[in-house]
Amino acid sequence: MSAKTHALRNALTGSTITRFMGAHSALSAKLAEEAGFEAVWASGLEISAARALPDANILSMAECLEAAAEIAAAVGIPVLADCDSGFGGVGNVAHMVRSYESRGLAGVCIEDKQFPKMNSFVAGNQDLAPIGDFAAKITAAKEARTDENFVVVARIEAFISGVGLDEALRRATVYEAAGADALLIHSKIGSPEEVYSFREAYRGELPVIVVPTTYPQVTAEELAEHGFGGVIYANQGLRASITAMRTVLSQIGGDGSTYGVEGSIASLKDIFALQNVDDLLARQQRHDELTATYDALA
Ligand code: SPV
Ligand code: MG
Repeated sequence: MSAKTHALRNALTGSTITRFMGAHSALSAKLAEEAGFEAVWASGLEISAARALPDANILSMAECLEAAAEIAAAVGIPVLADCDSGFGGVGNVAHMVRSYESRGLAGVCIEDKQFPKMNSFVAGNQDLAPIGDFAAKITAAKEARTDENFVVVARIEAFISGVGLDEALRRATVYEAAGADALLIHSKIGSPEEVYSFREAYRGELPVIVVPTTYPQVTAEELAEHGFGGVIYANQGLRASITAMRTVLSQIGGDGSTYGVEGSIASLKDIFALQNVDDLLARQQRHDELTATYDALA
């Protein structure tokens, strides 16, 4: 059992809503932790976008794993990894769970779409996987873990694919029976109406997570009042960095110097703190002291 899997499970089953901040790198995850979020979402969209690639299973599982493991290693809060539709068949899912668990992730989320998946907001194939096939993958994921607290989230894309509430509820019941630890209900409309209708009609026991990308007006408090167990701010950090970099880079180009942006960008001191440079310096100082001690013994 690891402290982080335990922390994620406790957070999701606790009485307050768990706020996940999306990350694409170790550095962005540290900023999420610094800002006080309870957990990190290793976002497939962010990790792909940081490599200027579509969020459509273009990256291999190994590439996604490496990015997620770097994120997990950088923070003390638990990280839930976005694992798309599980990277293939049931063998891929079992290998995925063993790999993500052994690299320090606190849980994985898999969505009930076909491989290769397409980001939920892209017009393109959003067809669902057959219900039994996906539920069997959830069971395979649970059977592959060695830490009983490792979290397996089943993500329902019924609203995204346009098949509606009844299908979402049918899937929720089966995924719960298959052993899912939590559900994620996704929606791409401009209000929380769909996810509220799901939360009200769902009679099961699992915590339900939402991703309010297209209904940003909703607060964490309102979601908690409606009975949700988690909220994922999936991509705002990456979007902020794109806007900030565009603004600063174009100003430098226009000004012909970096003077005008100096006051508005992170200092080198700030970067060194995020890199834990002080730890390195302390280690080097200890090395110098030990070297002198051992040299004296020689
Ligand atoms: C992600 O962040 O990659 C997600 C959420 O899966 S979404 O982009 O809304 O599909
Ligand atoms: Mg994703």
